[in-house]
Amino acid sequence: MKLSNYFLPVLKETPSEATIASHQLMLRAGMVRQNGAGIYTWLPLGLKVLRKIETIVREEMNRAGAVEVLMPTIQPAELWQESGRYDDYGKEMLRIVDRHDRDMLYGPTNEEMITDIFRSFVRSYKQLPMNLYHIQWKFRDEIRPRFGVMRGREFLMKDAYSFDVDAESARRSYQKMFCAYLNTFDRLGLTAIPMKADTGPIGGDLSHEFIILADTGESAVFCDKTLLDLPAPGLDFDFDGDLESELQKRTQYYAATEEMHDEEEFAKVPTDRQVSARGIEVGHIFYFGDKYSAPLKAEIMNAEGKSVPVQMGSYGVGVSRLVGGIIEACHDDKGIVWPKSVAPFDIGIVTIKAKDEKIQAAGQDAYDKLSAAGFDVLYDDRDASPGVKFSTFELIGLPTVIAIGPKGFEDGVVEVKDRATGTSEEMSLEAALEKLKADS
Ligand code: P5A
Repeated sequence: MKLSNYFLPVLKETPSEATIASHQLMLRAGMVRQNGAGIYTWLPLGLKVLRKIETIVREEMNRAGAVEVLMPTIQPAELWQESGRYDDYGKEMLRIVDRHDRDMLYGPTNEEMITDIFRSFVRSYKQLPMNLYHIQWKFRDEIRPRFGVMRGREFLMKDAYSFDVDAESARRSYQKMFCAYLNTFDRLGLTAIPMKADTGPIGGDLSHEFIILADTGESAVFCDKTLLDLPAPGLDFDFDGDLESELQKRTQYYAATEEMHDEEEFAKVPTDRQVSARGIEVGHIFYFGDKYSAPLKAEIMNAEGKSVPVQMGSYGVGVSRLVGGIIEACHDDKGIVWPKSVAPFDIGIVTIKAKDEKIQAAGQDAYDKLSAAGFDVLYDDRDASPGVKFSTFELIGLPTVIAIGPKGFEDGVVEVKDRATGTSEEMSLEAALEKLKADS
């Protein structure tokens, strides 16, 4: 992509309505535009990051055996009346009346709808376990939408729902998701701490939040330092073959997450291992048994031929919240420092003395070669000062910037600058290409 053909409305000034770094940087980098309280347009750069996060979340769900569907954003009220949540959900639910005076709502979550789908098609334990998920916009009429996309009213969530014949098998499904979440956040370049949590309006008796550490986070974290090293199972992890041994390896940590959820229990942790801190909740998983399947009569035949309510869990990831969350965890005073896995472009190209025909040709040549090698490149071909060009790429956080100027051109070298370390090296374009391939 050439910047002259792109839409990157960066801002010089920090908008006064933004109080935390991620919100300020998302506005300054032209990633989003607020259209109303807690409602945003995703501009091209922001949308690219959102889609990359969505792809990683999707890949890890698929690897754990979950199957993708897409449910609508608008739901009929009847299902929620059946479960009893229509009244309980209160003012956070955006209620809509259609032209026939039918009560509808913009979905804040999909437990009822997926249970309805399940009961329409599945009758036997032989079809289980089953896990269905979608990645869809939700609406919650939050009393205080704030911090940009971090607490929006409209937001993108991945929500998965597991169905099992009994509690033991349901717990296994829960543990699979637990491992899939560790992998997902690891690939996103984040250290996410699982913490035993309250179930709130979703219900049930077992729940974990996944929290990333950030001073501006809204969640209090009481954490044993050892949990910060909770290893992800790894990409060669086979959910059907290795689950038991992988869980064994983490038993100590997993048990700790079950205990560590209030100040009293936290006080029992040796002081040198206490992390007291604030964090951002980027995921939340629940096991709630038959809370929805019983009232909605989603029953299956078990091995004994008895009809029983299916055992369910639900598993959420805040996909749009993660964009802000990753920035909170990965920025410096110059701007965003994207982990490579979610960066909107892999490489930026800057030309110095861009009007010079030789430099222009060298810029175009680098752009063609890097693109042909499979890199997603943003070429700043504008006639702007090098300072403006460099600071734009620093602000939007591209992992690598290649600078081409008259001096280097004479010597046959380009400057390769690494955003994360701030270091730069001179080398031929060919050498840069090999280095970037080796690092990717
Ligand atoms: C789990 C999946 C649920 O809704 N039902 C389906 C369960 N859980 S949750 O904790 O309420 O939400 C899941 C994740 O969504 C993100 N999130 C938000 N993101 C941005 N703005 C909001 N207002 C918002 N509310 C929730 C969080 O990451 C949360 O963990």
